[in-house]
Amino acid sequence: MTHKAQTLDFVQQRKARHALPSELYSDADVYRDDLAHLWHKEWIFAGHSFELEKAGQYLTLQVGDYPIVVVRGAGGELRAFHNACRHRGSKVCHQDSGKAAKLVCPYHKWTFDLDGKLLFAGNMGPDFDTRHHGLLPAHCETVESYIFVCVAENAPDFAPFRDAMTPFVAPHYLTECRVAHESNLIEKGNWKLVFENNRECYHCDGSHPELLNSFVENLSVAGVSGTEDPQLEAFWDKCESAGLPSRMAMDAAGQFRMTRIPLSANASSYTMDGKPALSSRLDESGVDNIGALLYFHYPNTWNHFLGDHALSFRILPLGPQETLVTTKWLVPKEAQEGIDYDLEHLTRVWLATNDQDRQLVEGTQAGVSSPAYEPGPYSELAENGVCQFDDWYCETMQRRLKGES
Ligand code: 3BY
Ligand code: FES
Ligand code: FE
Repeated sequence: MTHKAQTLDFVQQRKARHALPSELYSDADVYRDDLAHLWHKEWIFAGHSFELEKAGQYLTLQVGDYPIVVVRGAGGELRAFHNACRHRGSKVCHQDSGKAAKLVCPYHKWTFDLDGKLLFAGNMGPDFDTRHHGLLPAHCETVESYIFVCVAENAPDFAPFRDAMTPFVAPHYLTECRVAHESNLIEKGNWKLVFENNRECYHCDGSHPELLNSFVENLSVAGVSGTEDPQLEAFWDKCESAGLPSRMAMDAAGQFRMTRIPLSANASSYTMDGKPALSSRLDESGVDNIGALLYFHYPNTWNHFLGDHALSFRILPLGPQETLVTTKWLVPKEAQEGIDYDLEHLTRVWLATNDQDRQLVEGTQAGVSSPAYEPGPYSELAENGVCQFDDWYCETMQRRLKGES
């Protein structure tokens, strides 16, 4: 059996409303197929446009097999390139982020303009044509400060996501933010375990004392069952009449979802005391407690937008059992640390929560890798989100492995 046929077999072995078969979390060939059919095909969240404010500012990331650089051009455009020199392939930009007038390959100093054009290559002789050796472009789209890249030859249509996401996020003025803090965690677990863990709060009670100061599990988070919760309806009505779209919007294919949730009584931010970490506001709704707007986009980002700050999360697979989780705390540009906010107050809850989630993911990886593991059933009440993620993964993989789309 080819590994493609084998992966398809594992996907088809999945029992409805059960965790995935072991191989889908552990196997190296399945990981290759995840890269080939998802990570190398989908739009992947890279970073925020405000991190690349000036011409020449760049950030790099690894999308499966592809090193990518996103750079702000001289005319202000954001572009993504394959971060591989057209000479002998060296990575051109080695840092996670930086600023450069030109992109110079460190190996033999081939020099590329910010639009990817090869400007200079020493000792290549009179017949060498620089025009054929520019950096190769990758697809790049930006919506409400979120830069997405796609390494596929033909990228999926970005418009449906852009259209659905914009009205939810625009009122939070993310474009006026900056990164107050960034954390990078390497979790020894398959990327699907990382996302599954994010899609439920069944585990929160025992694991997240800090988060539970403000977060209450809400079934609308799952984005599966329709809710008839009058309190939630009232909260949505209040926010929507103040100009903040809030009712859950779920992509027909299940790849992305937006919804606003109330936080627990007396809490309006993810802090130890539940109080805002900043006195300024991102939104202009005038509603004093807008809870948290949540949005995810599979396979690699989930996000929380609060009244006073916002959090973005990006995951990138590093191997079959290893995932990089990058978290950014976003605050208004003009907010100054030590004056407008205390960094500890701002970051404590999610630094703790991320580390707790890392332990849960790593523990799960160890268990699902055991020959004795058998996929267990999902809770009808508390794990619809996880199930929704698995459904999206299995349906998408099944289609692609069968060559249907
Ligand atoms: O990000 C979410 O969707 C939330 C936060 C904690 C657990 N999860 C359901
Ligand atoms: Fe980049 Fe030689 S590999 S200049
Ligand atoms: Fe968690």
